[in-house]
Amino acid sequence: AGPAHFTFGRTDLRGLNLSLAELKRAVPRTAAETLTTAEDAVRGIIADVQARGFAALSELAQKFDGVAQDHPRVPAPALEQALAQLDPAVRAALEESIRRAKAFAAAQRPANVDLPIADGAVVSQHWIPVRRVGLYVPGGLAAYPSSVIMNVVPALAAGVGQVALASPPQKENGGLPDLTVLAAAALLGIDEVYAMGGAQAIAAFAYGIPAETSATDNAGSLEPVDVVTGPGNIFVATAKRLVKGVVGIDAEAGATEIAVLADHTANPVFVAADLISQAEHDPNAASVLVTTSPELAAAVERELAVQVAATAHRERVEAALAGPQSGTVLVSDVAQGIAVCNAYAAEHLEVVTEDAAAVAAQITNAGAIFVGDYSPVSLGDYCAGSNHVLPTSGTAAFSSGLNVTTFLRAVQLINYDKAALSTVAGHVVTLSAAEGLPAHGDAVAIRFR
Ligand code: HSO
Ligand code: ZN
Repeated sequence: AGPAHFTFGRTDLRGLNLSLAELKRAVPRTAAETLTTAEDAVRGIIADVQARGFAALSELAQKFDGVAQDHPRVPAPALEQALAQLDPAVRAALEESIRRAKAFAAAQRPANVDLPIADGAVVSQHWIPVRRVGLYVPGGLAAYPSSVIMNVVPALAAGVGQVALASPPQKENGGLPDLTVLAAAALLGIDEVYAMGGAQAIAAFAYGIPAETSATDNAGSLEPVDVVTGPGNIFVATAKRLVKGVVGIDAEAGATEIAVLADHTANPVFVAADLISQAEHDPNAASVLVTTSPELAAAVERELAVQVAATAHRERVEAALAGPQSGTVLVSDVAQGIAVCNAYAAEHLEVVTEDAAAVAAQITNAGAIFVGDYSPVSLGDYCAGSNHVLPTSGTAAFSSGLNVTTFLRAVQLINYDKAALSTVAGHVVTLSAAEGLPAHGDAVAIRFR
């Protein structure tokens, strides 16, 4: 382990009075050409899966995962076996994570509304779960049993009837997904699991696949789902964006991002460790420090060099930290720091300043906000009770992290009796005439003729 070979970039916004649009351009971001390249590749994959079904999945499993596969469905005994072989300490940790996730998900269920709005008139809003969901659990550079929990627990809490799970096939594992992923699925009682990854898995869930496209007899179809959720790399995130509208999605949960809003009171050792923790996911991961203190920035940079030199996935981490998407942003004061963080809309934002809770209360755009020195992002990744499937690349400005309502729809019910209708009939007739749509008014008036 030699000295670190990377530069953590710096942007100095001190003394500048930038508009929101200017701030958005000033903060570090993934280069636009990276996103366009992914989109071209993903369009091709989705079209191929739609046209050729299981035959396309099989070819893509060979190409991307190096696995020969006739049909992606994981047989039931493989799930049971994975659970039976699960390391007891890992099982205990998964169980604690499940317990907290379940408690928080149960508390999130929104209440139905039944409002008697006038005599004989009730309007209601009832939350109804979607019928069937496809949950994505990434593989690739790491295995993500924790993402099984983050996807499955809110879906079950919402009351979804059919839960299907996909995770990439692994060469080392005879073409099955990671064994801990399978064990986590079994632990949660999920038995419909597919060994498929990347954009092709998202396409398979969105469009479904007819049985006859498989070379294997009677291996079964893959029924299309109503909602696709889960984190993934840039290809998975892009695929979700492209199938949105055919199915619902949670949010664009692509390459991970951490922003840390820190002042002079922050601990540079903790800050550096947290920036590295998320950089470990992906060379495209983003780690951004927003700080009022040039002294802290320098201390974090020194600490990054020390910790990166000793970290397991050093190459990946160095690539992520050195990329244009990562670096320090120097700000004049906490107020400007808040403006920068709101413009950036990070997937994860840590607030480590004086009065951290009060500062966090002024953050309007972030997937999840981690308050104070002892709520690191890693806690949220595994065991806080909160969800780690969160909006990335600025989409936190308009979308939410995975939660129970991701799997629910709010359906409104209208129930008026004759007398209740008669009291507003005149207004309906008036408005329908004003809009030049008199048949609407007639449909009410005819009931009283
Ligand atoms: N930080 C990732 C989730 C994760 N981390 C899973 C470790 N395992 C995206 O929020
Ligand atoms: Zn993580």
